[in-house]
Amino acid sequence: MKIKRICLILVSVYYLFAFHSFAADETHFPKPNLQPSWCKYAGKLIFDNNVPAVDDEDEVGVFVKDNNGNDICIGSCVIGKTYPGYFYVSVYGDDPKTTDIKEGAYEQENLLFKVWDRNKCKEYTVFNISSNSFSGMELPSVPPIYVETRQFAELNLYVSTDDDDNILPGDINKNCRLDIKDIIEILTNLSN
Ligand SMILES: [Ca+2]
Ligand SMILES: [Ca+2]
Repeated sequence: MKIKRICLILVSVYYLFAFHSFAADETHFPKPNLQPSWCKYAGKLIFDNNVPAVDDEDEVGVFVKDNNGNDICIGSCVIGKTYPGYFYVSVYGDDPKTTDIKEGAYEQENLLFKVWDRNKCKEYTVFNISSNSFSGMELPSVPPIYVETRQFAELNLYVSTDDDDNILPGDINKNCRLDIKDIIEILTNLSN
């Protein structure tokens, strides 16, 4: 009986935490700062030749180098948030008014696409890209570039996750962290 009571309390705590994480809308890639100019890319993300990315889990991030040579995230999205089975990402351009700061991509600059595989808790840089025409949108060039106000599709991203099975031991709820939710999940399973 004591274990059941403890589990009930822990489950309540779990829901509090779950609520908070939803409220924070946690994603792997940072949300970029909005800039006056943008372009948009849409396409599919495929793992290991034929495994489609998972909606509401896997992510796409778009990067360029800032003036110090560091990668800056200028676009990010979760797969399936706009169209099921597709990523749809707004990519931001540099603000020309701030000449000393590079906030986004320059016109025609190459864009670096990275992906987050939630299943393996791992980030991959995408080197294998293809394009495919998509009704009403512009066919992207490969490698993809920034062109202000254009809407590009399909840009299809292919990622090989290699044999590295990067599953975190004890991460029962697969949120890529060891946390109180894992302990609660173990206890809940034990009490069932
Ligand atoms: Ca600027
Ligand atoms: Ca966890």
